[in-house]
Amino acid sequence: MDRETRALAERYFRGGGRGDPRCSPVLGRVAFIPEPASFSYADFVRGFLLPNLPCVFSSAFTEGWGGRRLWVTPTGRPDFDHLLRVYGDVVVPVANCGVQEYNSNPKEHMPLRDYITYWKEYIQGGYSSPRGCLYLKDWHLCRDSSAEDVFTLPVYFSSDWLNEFWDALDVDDYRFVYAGPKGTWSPFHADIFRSFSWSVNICGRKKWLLFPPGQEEALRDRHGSLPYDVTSPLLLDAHQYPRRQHCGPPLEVTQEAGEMLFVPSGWHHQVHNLDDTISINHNWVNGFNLAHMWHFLQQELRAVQEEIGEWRDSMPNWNHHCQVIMRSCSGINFEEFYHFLKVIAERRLLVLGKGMAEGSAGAELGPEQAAFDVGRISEVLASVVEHPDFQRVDTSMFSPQPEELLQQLREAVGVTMVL
Ligand SMILES: O=C(O)CCC(=O)C(=O)O
Ligand SMILES: [Fe+2]
Repeated sequence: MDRETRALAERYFRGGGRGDPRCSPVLGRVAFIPEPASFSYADFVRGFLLPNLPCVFSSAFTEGWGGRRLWVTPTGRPDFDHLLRVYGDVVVPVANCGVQEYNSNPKEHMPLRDYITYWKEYIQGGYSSPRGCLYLKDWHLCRDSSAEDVFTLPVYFSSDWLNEFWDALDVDDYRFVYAGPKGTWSPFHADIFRSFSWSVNICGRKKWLLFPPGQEEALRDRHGSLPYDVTSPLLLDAHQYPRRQHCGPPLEVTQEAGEMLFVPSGWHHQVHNLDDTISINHNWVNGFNLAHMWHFLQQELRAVQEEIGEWRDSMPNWNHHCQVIMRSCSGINFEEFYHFLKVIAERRLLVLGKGMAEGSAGAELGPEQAAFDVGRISEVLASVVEHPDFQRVDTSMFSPQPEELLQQLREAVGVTMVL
C-alpha cells in the first residue's frame, strides 16, 4: 500500500465510510478488469475494497497458476486421473444439493476417490444419479495436503487477517476448494463473519447472483426468514414474501474458466455451476471490512440474547451462556474476537517497531499497510472495549488487558499518522 492510498483510505473511514472512494459504480453490471499490468493494488483499494463493490478479474490474472495446468485436461475439463493420483485418499466434505436442511445442505465426508467415482457415474448417467446431486464443498486443501503448487495468492487479496490468525494458531484456515458437476449449486447466503471472498475457476464456469448489502431484507418471508433459493417460484407468492417487489434484480455474473471474482463484504449471493467446475475460494477479513465483522458479531449476540431472553433473570451466568451459544452458532464470540484483534495488532506493532523486517507478518504490503491496519484495529477495539457485553466478559486473564492494547495502538497511530 502506498502512502497516498493509505491517506485516502483513512480519510474515507474518518468520514464514517461515506467519503469519496473515487469510484463510480456502474449499476447493473459488475466491473471487468482485463489487464494485470495496468491494475495496481491501489486501484483495487479505490475502486472495489473501499466502496465494497464486486469485480471480475480476467483469466490473465491466473495464467501461471499450477492448478490451471495440472488439474485440467487439454479440453478444459477436470483432470480426474491427476486428482486421483495426488489426492485420491484425502477425505473431503460433500454436500447434497438436492436436500434442504434449514438454509443449507447436509454434508457427509468421503475419500476424494469415492467422490470422483460418483462424479464420473453422474456424467455417464446424463447428469443424474440415484445418489442425488453431490457437491464437494469447503475442502481445506492447503490445511490437509500441501502436495502441489496450485495457486498464487493475488496481491489484491494478500491482506488476509483471518488466515493469518488461523495460521498463527496453526489450527484451521478459510482456504477452500469447491468441485462439482454441472448443476451443483450453493444456496443463498452471505459469507462467514461478513468476510470478503475471492473465487477462481480452475476449470468450468459459475453463475453468480449477487445482492448488495441490505437487499436481502426485502427477500425475507413473512416470518422473517431468508430464502434458500432466490430463483424459486415460491418467491412470487406475495403473501409469503410480502416485500419481494422491493428487491432490485441481483447483479448477475458468469464467471468463466480462469476468471477471478471479488465478492464484497455482506453481499448475499447464490452460485450455480454451469459446467463441471473446480474453484478455489478464500474468505478473508482485513482493515477494510473489520468494522462489518464487528457489526455482524454484535447482531449475532443480540439475536442470541433475544432467543434466550426469557431466562435472563432466572439463569445464573446468562451473559456467559449467550457468549457460549454465540460461539457455537457463529463460530466466534467476543472473547475470541478480542484474541483475533490482539494477534493481528501485535504482529503489526512488531512490524512498525522493528521497521520492515524481512518476512514479517504484514511486511508484504509495506509499512503503510501496517500503519493502516493498526489504525483500523484501534478504532474497532475502542468500540469493543466500550461495549457493555464485552465489559461483562471475564477479561482478568487476558494479556495484555484490552485497554492496555488499545493504548499501545493509539500511541502507534499517533507516531505513524499521515499529516
Ligand atoms: O462456488 C460456490 O458454490 C460458492 C462460493 C461462495 O459462496 C463464495 O466463494 O463465497
Ligand atoms: Fe459465499
